[in-house]
Amino acid sequence: MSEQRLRIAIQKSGRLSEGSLELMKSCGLKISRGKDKLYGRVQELPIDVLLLRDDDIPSFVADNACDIGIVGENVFEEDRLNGSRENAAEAVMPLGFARCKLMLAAPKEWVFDGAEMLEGKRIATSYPGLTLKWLKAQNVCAKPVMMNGSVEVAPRLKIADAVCDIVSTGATLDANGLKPVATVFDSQAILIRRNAPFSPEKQTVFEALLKRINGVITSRDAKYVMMNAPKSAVRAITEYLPGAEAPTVLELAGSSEKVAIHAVCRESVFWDTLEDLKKLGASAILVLPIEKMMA
Ligand code: PRT
Ligand code: ZN
Repeated sequence: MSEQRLRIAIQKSGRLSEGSLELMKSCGLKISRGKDKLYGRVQELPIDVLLLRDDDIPSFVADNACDIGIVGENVFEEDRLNGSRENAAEAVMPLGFARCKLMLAAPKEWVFDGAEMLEGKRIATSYPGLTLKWLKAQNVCAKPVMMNGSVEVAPRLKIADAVCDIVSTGATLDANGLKPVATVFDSQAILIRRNAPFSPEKQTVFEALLKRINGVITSRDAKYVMMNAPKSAVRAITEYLPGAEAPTVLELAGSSEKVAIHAVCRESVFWDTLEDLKKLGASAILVLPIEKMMA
């Protein structure tokens, strides 16, 4: 691997892989993978890709084996709390996918009336650092029981009284007779970088990549909305449109009362939004996806 090329670590296979690859693709980067599938090379920019287990990503970035990485904020923060390399890597930006929560969950029969209930209890978790930090903030003394997987079975096996685990839909907790009782940490995929200056060549590539990522993220929910409306309704419609900047108002051929309104809406446009626009006098409403955006 060349010293001049920016090295990015992403998860090889798991819940972050698809989102990470999709983000790279949306940034116009195609990865050609090597035979061993652990290493990929981007053609369009001088970027090399390392495909790793998610748990290894923070240390690879901190230890200079990679320059940047995509990892769950939960894994990054846990590594920071446990690691000896404090602040060797830093979070750059949230990426808006792989959203989940680290939650305390207890057997369904518990009547949970506050964190004090956890005093002296054993809590099974893969995230002892984040769990202890939360317990401390609640002034509660409990004992994390470290488990690397299948945390949700611990109460049934009497290894622990409660659990602190990642929850997305809640189905796993439910299937194991547990219920979520408190949120310990809100997480999503984040971009991280080594907390030391890059070489000028790498810095240039990093900035170019950041610009593209920002463009992808801002255009993700954005829509281009077009409609016709009576001139008298332009103001009400403009004020209503979600997250729109000043819209373009155009003459309509052969009509002196109606105009066309075009706007970029930065927030989601739902069916309800269209129905409300109709009530305000809009007709022939079109909503188009936006592929790319750069300020
Ligand atoms: O092999 P490798 O070590 O790379 O992957 P991994 O198995 O350790 O991690 P992986 O791929 O499962 O998760 C990677 C990251 O995805 C996590 O660190 C989180 O940031 C994020 N993420 C998002 C999740 C979930 N959603 C999720 N639902 N991580 C784990 N889960 C698990 C959870 O542990 C539990 O077992 O899914 C189950 C709960 O799901 P629900 O939908 O039933 O609530
Ligand atoms: Zn892992």
